[in-house]
Amino acid sequence: MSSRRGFLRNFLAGAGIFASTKVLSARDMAMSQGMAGMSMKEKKGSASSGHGRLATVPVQTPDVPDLPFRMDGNVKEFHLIAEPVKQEIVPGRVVDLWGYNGSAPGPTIQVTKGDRVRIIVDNHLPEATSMHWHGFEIPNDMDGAPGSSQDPIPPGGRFVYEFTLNQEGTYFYHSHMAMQEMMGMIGAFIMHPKEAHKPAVDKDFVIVLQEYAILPNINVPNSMNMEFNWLTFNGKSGPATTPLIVRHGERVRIRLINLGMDHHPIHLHGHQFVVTGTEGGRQPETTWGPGNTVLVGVAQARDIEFVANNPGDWMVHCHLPHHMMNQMSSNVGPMSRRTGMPPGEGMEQGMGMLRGGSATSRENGPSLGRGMGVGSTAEQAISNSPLKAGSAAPLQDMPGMKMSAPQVSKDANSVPGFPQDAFMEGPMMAMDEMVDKPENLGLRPGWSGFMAGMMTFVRVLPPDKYEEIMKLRARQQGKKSMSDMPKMEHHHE
Ligand SMILES: [Cu+2]
Repeated sequence: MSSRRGFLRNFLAGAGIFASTKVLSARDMAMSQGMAGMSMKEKKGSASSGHGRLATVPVQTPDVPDLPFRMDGNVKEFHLIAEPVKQEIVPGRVVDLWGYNGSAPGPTIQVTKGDRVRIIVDNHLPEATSMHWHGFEIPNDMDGAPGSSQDPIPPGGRFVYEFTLNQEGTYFYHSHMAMQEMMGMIGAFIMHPKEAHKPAVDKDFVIVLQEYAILPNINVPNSMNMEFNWLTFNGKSGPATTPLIVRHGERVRIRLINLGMDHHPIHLHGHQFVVTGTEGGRQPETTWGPGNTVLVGVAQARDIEFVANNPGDWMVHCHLPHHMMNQMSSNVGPMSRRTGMPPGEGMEQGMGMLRGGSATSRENGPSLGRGMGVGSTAEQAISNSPLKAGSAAPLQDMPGMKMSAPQVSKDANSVPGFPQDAFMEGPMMAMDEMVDKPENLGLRPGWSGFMAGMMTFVRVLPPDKYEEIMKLRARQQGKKSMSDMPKMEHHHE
């Protein structure tokens, strides 16, 4: 994320006010306010076993940084920059999004109920933007509704928001320009209660759900599209998402936030959970009923909580089948289903490349599955003759990928409907090495071939494995901060 580093350097160098002031991260905040910091909590084991006044734990937003703040008197001052972002959503797939401070979704803001907050918003986009505080009970002129509560922030412009927050729960900020929302412009805004809700959680995670329509060979999302081929948790698609690491027996909260065109039924394996909060804050315990799938509608947030009492690597994912895939497009599927070029067609057509017009044009849109309505209407050659990948042609390993042949029965080609997943997921797609990181340590070899789209793990680990990953992660983060990462850049723990 060199752009974020670049931003931070400019930020530090350019903004004199920050040079001499200690910039606090949410973690520092937690420490300074006597909240349960990690080290304390680690020793204690489970915060939920405590009694009396309970401290809250800071949230972790895997793959997304926290936004630091500085204190100006009794005001917590944050600085958000709306800007274009280059983001690698899976290895090798760098896309042009719009976000905040080098990240899409933007960095997570954490405050405590009762805080006076100032947020300086600079617009480094090539067009006007607005900044809306979703669900905040604040004065109307701070609401960020473009054209009604304020003028849009022009390119190069700045708007300073200031308000006191008397709410608690999972909130978010986003551009109120609809197309900009579909470019990535949202971030989590967590309002902690002064005292932890009971039962208190040991781990508190945030996952922001987003979706993009980005055709092959294009890096810019089509914000007008109604169908999406890249589905992300915190700006990453599986297997690049970072698993949530918890210790066996801990109580866990996951805060899910959705801003896109689709609703996402998020499913957790191996556990039942209760929904303890919505975008309206904490829900009364009388509403809590067990489930394992929660529908997170557009513009909604859902907090789920469970005790991680079942050891193992458990998938957590959107259950819409098309949201468990990467790079979906109707020109990839047909390629794997054909023996060769259909007679009379050239290379380009056979590969589904564009020869004229845009991806959504009348000729191209339907055959690419990118029409505004019914999707693919053009005829496609579906072959029942021997398939390339099933034949003797050896698969070539790509760097970091261990590609092995898909498992296909001898009579596969005589079965109507074949192939479905044989060439979309599985051994052919395994890239464990390319997504190697401490949080993935010890996962079953080849796991990455089956992770795509809105998908990650909750890893419920025994103490020794948990500690090993924490140590590795601390070492890696130590290395990062020793190099050119400014201290103020606060990643999730
Ligand atoms: Cu979904």
